[in-house]
Amino acid sequence: MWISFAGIITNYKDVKQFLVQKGHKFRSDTDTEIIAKLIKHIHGLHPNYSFRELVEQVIQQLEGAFALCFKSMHFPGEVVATRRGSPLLVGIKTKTKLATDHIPILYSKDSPEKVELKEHSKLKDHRPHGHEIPAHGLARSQSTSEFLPQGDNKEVEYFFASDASAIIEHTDRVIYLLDDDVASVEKEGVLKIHRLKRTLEDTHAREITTLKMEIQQIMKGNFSSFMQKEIFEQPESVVTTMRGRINFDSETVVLGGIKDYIGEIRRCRRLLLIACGTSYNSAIATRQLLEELTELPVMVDLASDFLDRNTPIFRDDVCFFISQSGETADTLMALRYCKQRGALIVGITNTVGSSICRESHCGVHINAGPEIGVASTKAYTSQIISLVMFALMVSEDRISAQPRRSEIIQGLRNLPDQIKEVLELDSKIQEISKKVFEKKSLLVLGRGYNYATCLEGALKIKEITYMHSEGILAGELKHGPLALVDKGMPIIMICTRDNVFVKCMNALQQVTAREGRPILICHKNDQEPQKYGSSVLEVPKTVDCLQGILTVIPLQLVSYHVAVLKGCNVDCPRNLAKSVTVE
Ligand code: G6Q
Repeated sequence: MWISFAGIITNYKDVKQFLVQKGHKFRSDTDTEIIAKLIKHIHGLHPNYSFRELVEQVIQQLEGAFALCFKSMHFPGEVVATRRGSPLLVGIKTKTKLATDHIPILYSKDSPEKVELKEHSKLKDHRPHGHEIPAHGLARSQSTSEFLPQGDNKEVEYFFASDASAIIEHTDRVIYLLDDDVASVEKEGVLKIHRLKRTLEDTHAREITTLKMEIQQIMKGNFSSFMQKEIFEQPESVVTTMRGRINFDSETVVLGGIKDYIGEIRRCRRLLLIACGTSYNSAIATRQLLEELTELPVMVDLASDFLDRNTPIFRDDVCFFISQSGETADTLMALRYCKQRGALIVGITNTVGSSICRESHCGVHINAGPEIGVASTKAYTSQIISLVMFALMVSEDRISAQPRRSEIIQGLRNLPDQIKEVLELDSKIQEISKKVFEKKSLLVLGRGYNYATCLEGALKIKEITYMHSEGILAGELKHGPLALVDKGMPIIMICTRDNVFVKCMNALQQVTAREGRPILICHKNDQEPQKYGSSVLEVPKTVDCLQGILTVIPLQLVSYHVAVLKGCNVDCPRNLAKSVTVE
């Protein structure tokens, strides 16, 4: 048995206990092994079951979030794949055109019920007797043969993956599977998709989607890692985020995915921005502007904490769920929680067809292109731009907001060139990184719009360099963190000319008075803060609400260079995954 497994099985101990009682021996303590042993056990009890039926039996016993792909020597030439809570797609490659752009769902005539594994229970025979009945009463032969390629060459290859970037070099045609879909490829090369139970919300077919991704988007090219490539892609990725949405001459912004909901959004009680990790930091980065331009109360929450609190949600709330992958379990659960309570759900994602995308009422695709490095970089800057565009769109009808809107739109226009300028600091940042890479800790200080940069910079540093790092609001210094400051403590401080500049200078002086010699990120040619820095990284000036995009890039580069100097795996940091599909 060959199993490819992503996710977590939460009841694996119970299943294991049951299987041990049945005489199965285990070589590991992993949840993956119980899946292999469980299918073996059911096959022993019911040798006449088809491969797909065996998998259907297995998943009824499993709890948790998973994407699974099975192959077996007992069923040569067959593959069965299924998902629940973790993403899974099927890529289809044929020499000739397919005769259809969708594949109908097949249901078992008798819906098998879930069996609880109890101490002395025996897995019951839940084989769906009788034949499969496709939705909409399609005959079985109709539903399957239609899917084969047209013409004489019926050759077809299938690819199973959790992300489209893994298969784009082979094919651009994919089917996104939904929870509890069971996809099977049988001997004749025909793909079928089954579901155990028919529910009211079921759509009756899975669409074959053509990906818009280019192969070069997922190749490293001359870069040493995907993260480095993605940092350097930002002058282009921010342009793709804005393309077709901002008209810089007429100073108008249209987000096609939410334009029909703008009236409802303007009338709402409050905006809630809910996300995890970097995506949460993008909400912190834009909260102030959203409050200013929408004149609505804006709540920002970490998805896990939001769920822990059973937060009250009302029908006239508008809830934004920000997620690069669109599959983060906590964010998705928070989305479902708010949807159940009648709020309007807006998805901000980078992954077309993702669960958050599908389950939102409306949304914005950030169009940053595939992000492969676990550490999010270009998605962060594109998330900020997407939320800024949203604020601009909502405030279009406010005459008093026009000068502010205009300065922001022109700021966005200049951003790609300014990002290029910041990226030119790369070799200087590499030198600075050599001075800090052996230290134990690195504090990142700032306030106002740059506070999100501190959080995001510190997150990047800890996640890929394994060094302790903390983003600290400069206004909080004297409430505790100042005790950490001495001449040995490495500090990066962001001090740009905005409405909190004077307060930042004050914090800077408090740090230097305790012999701290921070690395400074400040505006080009701004002499005043520079005299207090051990080294200075000068960034171009932009509008306050966009400045965080230019100040975060040096920190992305610091984390990258420190990780390389420490010999860490930049793209795949230990203990972390790109899509966190478990709680
Ligand atoms: C940061 C990570 C991580 C990520 C969260 C949320 O570098 O990529 O913090 O942002 O795990 O992921 P999604 O944005 O995919 O929901």
